Formats: sequence, C-alpha cells, structure tokens
Amino acid sequence: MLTDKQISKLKEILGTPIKIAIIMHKSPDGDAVGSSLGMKSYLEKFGHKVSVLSPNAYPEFLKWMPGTKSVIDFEKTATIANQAILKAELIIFLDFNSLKRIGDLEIAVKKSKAYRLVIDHHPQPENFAEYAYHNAGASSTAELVYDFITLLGDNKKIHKDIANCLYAGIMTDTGSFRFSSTTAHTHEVVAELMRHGAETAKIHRFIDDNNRDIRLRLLGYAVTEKMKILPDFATGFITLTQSELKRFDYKDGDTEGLVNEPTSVKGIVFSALFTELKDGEIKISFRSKDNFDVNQFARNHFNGGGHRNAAGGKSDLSMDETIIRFLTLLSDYKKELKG
Ligand SMILES: [Mn+2]
Repeated sequence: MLTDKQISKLKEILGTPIKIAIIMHKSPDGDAVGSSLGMKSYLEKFGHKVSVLSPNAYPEFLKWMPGTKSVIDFEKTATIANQAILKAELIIFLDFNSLKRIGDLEIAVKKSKAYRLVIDHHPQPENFAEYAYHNAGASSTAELVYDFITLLGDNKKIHKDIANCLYAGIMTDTGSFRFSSTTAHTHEVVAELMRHGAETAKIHRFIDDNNRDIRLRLLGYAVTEKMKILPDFATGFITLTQSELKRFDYKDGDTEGLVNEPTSVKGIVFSALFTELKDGEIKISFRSKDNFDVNQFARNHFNGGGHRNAAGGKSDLSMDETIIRFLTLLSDYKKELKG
C-alpha cells in the first residue's frame, strides 16, 4: 500500500504534464487491457503523454475499448515500444507483480531511470517498483485503479470512457461477479462506475456475445470430446492440441473461459485446461473453488502462479507426458481435493 508521503509525491510527479508508459503483462486479459486503457484515459485528462505497451497481441473481443488503437504491440514494433519506455518519466505496471511477465520489454525497463508505480492484486509480489499499490484481496486491478484514482482525490474526474474500461476489467476478472474475489467493495465500485457512465449491458454484449460461430464449435468440441471428469479427485480437465486448435481456426482468446466449464459440474473443485502452443509448449490454466490453492500448485509443479482460485503455468513435456504428470500429482493431492 502507499504511504501518505508517497501519495503526495505521486501527486507532485503528476502535477505537471509528463511522459508516461503503461505496461501490461504478456497475453493481456480483460483486466490488464481495461486497467491500462482506463488509466490512460484518466491520465490524459491532465495533459500527460501516455503510451500503453503490450508484450504481444490481445484478443479481438477487447478491441472495442476506447484507446485500443494506440496500444503498442512489442512483438510487432519493438523499437517504438522500447523508445516509449526509455522516454517515459513514469512507468506504470498494471496487473502483474513479476517482471518475468513482460518478456523482453524488461530489458528497456531495466535501463530506464523513470519512477515506477505498480498496481496489482496478485499474491507474492516481487519488489521492482518504489511505488506499489498492491492488494491481493482486490477482485481485479481495475478495481484498484478505481481506488487509486479515488486516493488521488480525482473520483469526480472519472468519465464514461474510464468507467467502461474499468468495468470491463472488473467484470472479466470476477467471471461476471461470480468468483469469491468479488467483495461488497467490488459492487460499490461498480455502482460508482455506473454513476460515472459505464454502459454495462453494452459491455457484456461486446465481451460475451462476440463469438465467431467456429469458436462456439471449438468450445462445444472441447466439452463434448475432450473434457475428462474425475469424481474421485473432484477434478475436471480439458486438453487441446495444436491440430485441434487449427481445425477450429483458433485465434487468441478463443479458449477464454473454457477452463471454468469443468468447475460447473457438481462436486468439482479443481479444473485445468492444457493447450498446446505453436512451439509445442503446453500452456496450462487452473481454476479452483474454496481452499484448493492453484497459485501454490502452479508455482510448485508447473512453473507458474496467479491467485488462489485462478492461476496459470506451463510444461515443456509433450501433451501426453504432461497429463501423466498431472494425474500423478492428483494422487498426491487427493486428500486436499476431496477434503
Ligand atoms: Mn487481474
């Protein structure tokens, strides 16, 4: 959390127009993009020159957000991205807590002499910014960006564009207010965002009802043909190989939310989605209910991390080997899973 002294200093830094770089994590999700573009709209009200940087592309269903066209994709334009970082007087890191999550953008960040502010809600933060507004109990980074703007005394400056972006971040990170991370405060923030013009029904439509039909067929295939339910371990999982993804014309973001499906089966508390990337690496998403800690599970066994009930990891083994390893681990965790 920020001390009063730090808040005054941040107000002083932001007191005159400066150059600011906002950095999102790799494969940014709704919270990362919503927080970043909401923050950009807010800061631009004060005449700051704000660049938003992403390590790689982000899904089509988030491209309705105001400011989306200005996002600099490091994978496409590395030089422009690096220049934006080196010119910045303040770098803001949103929705991650380890520089590992920004790939090679880290190189320019390490060279930069700028002030650094991180706003995030992931557990076990690394210490890489002198200003850290961190709360692992927050539903989303977007909720924290709202709190941060309030902390600076600028609540009244929130307008429709900011409200829409922050609402999208909160809504996507809470699974539309279903996950246990959703608090009374989350709903209070959302109420405030609505008062400031957030167009909630429209945003749900943009995000939820924006499928290509082939995407829906991929999800149907994954659930019908590929989902395994293991009642003895209160676990469900889905695997998708490259050739299966290709068959359904896979685009970034197409499997968003799929990992939640097994947890909708009665009695299932742990779910995993294994996706084979183009380079053969297996990307894994984990979800859980109640006390089963997937952040710890991902950290311990799959080189990843995240939140207690939502985390990610990876495996360099083949898909089959990865699944054998996963099933072996399930036996070790049987007591916890069934407890
Ligand atoms: Mn988040």
